[in-house]
Amino acid sequence: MSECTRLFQEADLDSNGTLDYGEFEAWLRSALQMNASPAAQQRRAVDEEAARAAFASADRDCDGHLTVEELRFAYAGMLLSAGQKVSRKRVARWAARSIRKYDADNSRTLEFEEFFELLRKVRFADGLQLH
Ligand SMILES: [Ca+2]
Ligand SMILES: [Ca+2]
Repeated sequence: MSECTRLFQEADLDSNGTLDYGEFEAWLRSALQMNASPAAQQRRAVDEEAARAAFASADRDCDGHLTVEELRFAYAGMLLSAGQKVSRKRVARWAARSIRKYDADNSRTLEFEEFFELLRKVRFADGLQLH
């Protein structure tokens, strides 16, 4: 069976051998939803929640900004919980680089949105898990 035939059969809801636009649209919508959710949406929600928790624990003076020092502590904590070795040099370099890279508004600190962006990159780039 060709891919095209298979898609057609899946989409032909009333099995009359024809695919009208309404059926196709309904099928397309459910296919798209299947891809976008609920797993993906749930993951994003969980991620954001985890990121907020990480941000709150990293923001030691609770002023809503992460300084390079706060980032160092945060990163050291992440490495520890990931069971990786903590090197002071590596931590300092990472913190400085993170501020340079993700400080979109040049405040020299990371606000939540900037930090969230960083976390998303970190998870995929370095395989660092925050859980
Ligand atoms: Ca702070
Ligand atoms: Ca900033």
